[in-house]
Order: sequence, then C-alpha cells, then structure tokens
Amino acid sequence: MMYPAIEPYAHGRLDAGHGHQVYWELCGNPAGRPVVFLHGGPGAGCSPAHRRLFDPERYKILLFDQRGCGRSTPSACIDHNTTWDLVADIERLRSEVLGAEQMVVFGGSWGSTLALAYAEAHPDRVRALIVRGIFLLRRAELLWFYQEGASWLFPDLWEKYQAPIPEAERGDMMAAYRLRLTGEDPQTQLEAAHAWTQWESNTITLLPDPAHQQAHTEDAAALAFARIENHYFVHAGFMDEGQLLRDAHRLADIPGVIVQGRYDVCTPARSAWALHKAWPRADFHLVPDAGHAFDEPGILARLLAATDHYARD
Ligand code: STX
Repeated sequence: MMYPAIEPYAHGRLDAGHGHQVYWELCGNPAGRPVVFLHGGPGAGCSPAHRRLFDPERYKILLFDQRGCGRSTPSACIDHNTTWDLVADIERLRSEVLGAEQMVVFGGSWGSTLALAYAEAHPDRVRALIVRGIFLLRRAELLWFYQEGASWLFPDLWEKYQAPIPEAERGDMMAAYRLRLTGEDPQTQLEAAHAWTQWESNTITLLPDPAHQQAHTEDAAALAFARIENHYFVHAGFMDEGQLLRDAHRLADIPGVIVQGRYDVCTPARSAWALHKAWPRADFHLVPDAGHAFDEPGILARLLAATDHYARD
C-alpha cells in the first residue's frame, strides 16, 4: 500500500537557462531525510502517485518535471535538453531547493538511467540509490522495444505503432518517428506522438490495465513524451555505448536496491541483471509476476520496503 495522498508544502521553478523553467515541489517533512524522485520517459513528468512512495513523516521529498515535460516549460522542447543538462539540474535542485549535502536518489525506468548517470557523476552526493525497471539505454535495448523484439510479443499493438510510418521507412522506426515528431505539420506531429505513446503505455503492465492505457492520452502530454523520448533515443542518450555499466565501479560504495519485473517488456531484465553484477553492493529483487509499471503489486511492495529502509538506515 502506498502512503496517503499528499500536497506539496512548497513549489517553484528553477531557471535552467536557454528558456527552460523546471517545475519542482517539496512534500513531506521539511526536517526529514532528503530524497529526490526521478520520473520516467524521458518526457513523462511526475504524477501525484509518485509522492506516495515515501513516508511523509520521515522524508523531505523533492519531485520535479524534467526539462520540457509535465509542468516545466516550454513544453515538449528538445533544445538544450540532454542527459547532462538534467544531471546539472539535479545538482542545482539538491543544493538550491533541498539544501542537502547528500540525498537518497530514486528512479524507475528512464528514471533509473538518469539516477545512474547522476550517481556515477556525483557519487559523494548519493546517500542511497533505489532503482526500478532498469534501463541502460544501450542500442540493443532501444532496438528491442522500438524496432524488433517486443514486436514478437505484441504483434497486435505493434501494428498500431507501425501505422503512421510508410512501409519503405520501417527499417529505422526511431528515425522515421523523429521526422514526423519534429516536422512542420502539427497534425502529423500529434498523430505520431499518440501512436508512439500508446505503444509504450499499452505494453508496460504484465496484464492489460485500462488505467495505464489511458495515461498520456492528452495531446500536450503525448507530444512532450514522444518528442523528448525520441530525441534522447536517436541521440543514444548522449552517452557512449555501454557507458553506465562501464562506469558502474563508481557506485561501489553506494548502498541501494534494484527492483525488476521478470516480464518487463519495455526494459527487459537482462539490463537489471547486468547492473546487479556490476554493482554487487545493491540488493537485487527480480519480481516473478510483474512487468514494467511501478505500481504493479510485487514491484510496489519492494519499492516501499526500500524507501522505508533508507528512511532509517
Ligand atoms: N521508456 C522507459 C520509461 O521510462 C523507454 C517509461 N516507460 N513507460 C513510462 O516510462 C511511463 C509509465 C511513464 C509511460
């Protein structure tokens, strides 16, 4: 069970430069242990449910919408929007908003990617690392989900993902989507954004779940999600191939927890397994009956146990 719904006790916007205003909010106990929540996508934004992963009596909880998505502006903007821009934003939020020397870092899916990138860049700032649905943004992971692999499990939904792309361009789906998501015609952008977003939201739970399928159906949210994700993926996350595993030795002294669903189709368990081997200090939980979503029962139980543990320890 998640903690009760709460409202922020403070919120504001970080002026990140080049026109980017990054929305942030603080929840819970101002004197509690600092934690930052990193959302998925990239481009998905935070939701009120994310506040409920942390005991509000014991945590000072920072949530923020990454550049170009959620309540951050300009919406769907992919200029000056890279992994390293986000890592720099996290550092400023730690110091200027949380006012903390160290913090617990929590991230799922793309949030796990960003959490690892941040922790490898600033290991001394990380009190503990809690990551779920491990995504290392390697080429093989992108091809699995956006080109061929997941298509073998969801041929019906794959057909809908392919629909906006003419057959002649289907040899590189990410490039074909990029053309449409960044093109001149707003209607084409929107059609592509919805098809891209639906593919992801319809394949993330173990069993079909209407609550997830309705997510991100608003035009603005779908545009931000699809444009930002696609931008990061055609640029390989602005990282070297395999960089997060290569540099995992920097995590050696950081305690933490890895939570992964066995039947996660979006970010398959192979990456979590590789991280487990490269970061032996972390507890590793392979949940036998779950997919990708953070609120599937087996995943949620492990995440809440982890945040509970690092509130005390
Ligand atoms: N994207 C992985 C990711 O971060 C490749 C992600 N996948 N689905 C989501 O996020 C939502 C549940 C936020 C739609």
